[in-house]
Amino acid sequence: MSIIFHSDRHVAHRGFSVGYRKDMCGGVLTGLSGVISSPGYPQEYSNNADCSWSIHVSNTSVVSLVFLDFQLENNEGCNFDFVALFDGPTVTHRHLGKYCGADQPPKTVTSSNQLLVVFKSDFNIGGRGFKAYYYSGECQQILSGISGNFSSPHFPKIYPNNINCHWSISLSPGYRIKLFFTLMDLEDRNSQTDECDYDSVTVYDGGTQDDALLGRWCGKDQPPSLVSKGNKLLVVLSTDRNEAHRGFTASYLGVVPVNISCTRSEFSILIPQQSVPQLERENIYLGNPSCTAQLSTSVYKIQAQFVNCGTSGQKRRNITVMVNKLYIVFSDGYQKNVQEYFVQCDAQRKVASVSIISAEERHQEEQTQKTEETGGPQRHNSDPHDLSDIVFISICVLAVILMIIAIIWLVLL
Ligand SMILES: [Ca+2]
Ligand SMILES: [Ca+2]
Repeated sequence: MSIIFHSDRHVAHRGFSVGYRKDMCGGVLTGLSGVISSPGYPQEYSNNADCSWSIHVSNTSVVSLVFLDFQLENNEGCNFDFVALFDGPTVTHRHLGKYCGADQPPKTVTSSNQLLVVFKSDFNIGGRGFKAYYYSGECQQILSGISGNFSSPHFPKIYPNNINCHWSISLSPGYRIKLFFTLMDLEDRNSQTDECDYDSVTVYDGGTQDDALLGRWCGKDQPPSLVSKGNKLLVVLSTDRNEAHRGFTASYLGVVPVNISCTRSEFSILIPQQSVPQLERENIYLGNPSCTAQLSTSVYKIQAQFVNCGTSGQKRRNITVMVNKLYIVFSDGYQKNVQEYFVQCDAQRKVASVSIISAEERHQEEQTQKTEETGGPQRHNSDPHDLSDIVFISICVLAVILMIIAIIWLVLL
């Protein structure tokens, strides 16, 4: 646009003052992720707008677009104001959708590494417009395996600035998810506010950012291991415009729904067959492979006396707790994957519990055992013969008393 000011040779006045603003509209976007919105959002968009965003990501990945807010003039056919999406750099590429009105468009994923977003408005009647996020390949992952690993983009090199990356873990209903951060190295918290204002990793207890917050971390703060309430978990990495570090690595385990109970003498473990449809009963055992589960009415069941399956007693604050490990073998021809669960029973109170053991925890346990074997501190809390010892000593004492009574009786006679 050009404005020409012209004055002649006579009579002058104060003149004029005019302001201008750039209508942020369209452009070429090449980041791993980003945000696009209609001009002036969340204020009403201008009439006669014509914007195109060309999103171009690395050759090996695809682009996903998620709308966060959407309100355009509505009409059937969306001929007045609309957002149109194309599976490539130009409007001649495959049409992915045309949207108007107030219904949020569905999440769109391209088949190529380019997405074209076109927004047009006609000469009257507007709306709030729209706001959308896009993500690409290594910045966005949907994980559905029984276990998995992921890390920040470009790890172990430094992560990019200005990104907003999502990892969604989604498992079968009934499962829970245990998440561990094996390494955390982000920009430090803001020393003024003591908050993670610059770069952060945020974990949500569900599939969206509206779900409950499990925590937000930055700097080198090591998050504790986290367990979801349901079968979904969302991890979001946000970074600001400068200073970047190595990022993070994380791994997760799907926690199989295990129903455990105990009596004074045995464990009872139930796992719905539909939770582990890929497994056979031989894949589920307590202590050792000779104690496999039985299948009855679509439930895998292990009923095991404490004297069997390698169950042992551990003394904790004068209470003897019966402990063992439940193994669930997901290994296939390609990959070894054996889950270990720590099971325990307070036989006095008949209270049982079960918790999954991660590879890191298993490693720690092995280290502890090694220290003990090489003359480290003796373990006092483990004694499988604890109960029977007490009974044995009691019988001995009783026998001695009876013997003394018998001897006294003989002497008196
Ligand atoms: Ca309009
Ligand atoms: Ca930063």
